[in-house]
Amino acid sequence: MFLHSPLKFPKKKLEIMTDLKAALQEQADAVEDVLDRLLEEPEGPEAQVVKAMRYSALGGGKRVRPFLVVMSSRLFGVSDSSAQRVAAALEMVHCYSLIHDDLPAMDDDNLRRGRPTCHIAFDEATAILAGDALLTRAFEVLAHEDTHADPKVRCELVAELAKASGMNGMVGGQMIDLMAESRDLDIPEITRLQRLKTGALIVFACKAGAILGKTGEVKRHALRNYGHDLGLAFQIADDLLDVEASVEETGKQVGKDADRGKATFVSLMGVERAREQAHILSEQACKHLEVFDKETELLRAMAQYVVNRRS
Ligand code: GRG
Repeated sequence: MFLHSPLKFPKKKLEIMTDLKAALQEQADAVEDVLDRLLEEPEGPEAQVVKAMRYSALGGGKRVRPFLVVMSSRLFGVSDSSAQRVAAALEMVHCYSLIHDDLPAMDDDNLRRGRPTCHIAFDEATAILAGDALLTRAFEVLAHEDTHADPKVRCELVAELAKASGMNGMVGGQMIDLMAESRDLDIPEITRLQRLKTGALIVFACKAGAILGKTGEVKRHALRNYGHDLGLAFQIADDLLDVEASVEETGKQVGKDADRGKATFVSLMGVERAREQAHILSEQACKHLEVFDKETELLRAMAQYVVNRRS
């Protein structure tokens, strides 16, 4: 389930992938704990919205973005507790986007992470509110002094996550995607759409460590470029999963892009070329890490994981 084909990898690489699996699980557990604490149910009828937030944010997902935040932070000696608060905030934004994307007005999906989507488990109005409240709670967490002692760093985290999530990032990408339902996009247009819709949050995850660590431009830029290539590789892999994987593997409906006649990397390039492109981007992502003298093995392994994943 974790790797597409483990036998393809030589022994050393298999060991690294095993380390990655353990590290990914460790960070998934850690972010789960932080989210659990940050999404405390209040007394009173408003508890219903927090139940829906917890339903969507806890107990599922690969937690790739939180992992990237913590690993990029470790490059600069940032404490895990600080990084994990940023990771939890980012995961809140990611979960809000999934709740809203699944709504009838958008993708109209009834399965996410192997469970009924938020609006099916609750109702549409509650799902909209749960998404809104996850988005706003994320910025409340970033702005809190427990996230970083330096207010300038907290301000930068808030501004960068806002930019990555909003009209010039994920929301902008989602709008282009909705507009594309009436017109087929070409490869450069799809690349731009996906860089905004999926890539922007992944780039933020990779840059977060550099922001928390107050590092200089060269290393910050290297992490941004790593995230840029990783994000696109991640999206191409997602398109491949939509045609090749099962509902059991992905925990969500598959084949939806083809059913809707939607142009994707796979529909435009074909399966083999799309897979090749994903691998090229994954290798390119790793090259950007060469500026670090510190251990970047897990970030490199992540670049392989995103293109070989089955969920
Ligand atoms: C509603 C503002 C708004 C945006 C929605 C993220 C998004 C934009 C839509 C999700 C649709 C989708 C399948 C996008 C492709 C890539 C992607 C973000 C997949 C889901 O992320 P994973 O694979 O999910 O990291 P888990 O469940 O593992 O967290």
